[in-house]
Amino acid sequence: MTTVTYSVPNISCGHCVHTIQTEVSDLAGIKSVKADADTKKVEIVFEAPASEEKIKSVLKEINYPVAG
Ligand SMILES: [Cu+2]
Repeated sequence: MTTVTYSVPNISCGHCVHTIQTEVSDLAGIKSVKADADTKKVEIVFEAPASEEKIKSVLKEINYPVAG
């Protein structure tokens, strides 16, 4: 399993947190998703078939692109 933490500047409230957690959790292989509106970070634990590329692409699709 892999843990990644992404900076996601568009997170502004609890609704954003909920959307991100719901949408990213839909990917196969996602173990946990913790988004935080104060730090604007998302911590994700995953294993195959999920990948950083797939996670980032979902975040971009739902308008919460990863910074940098
Ligand atoms: Cu929001």
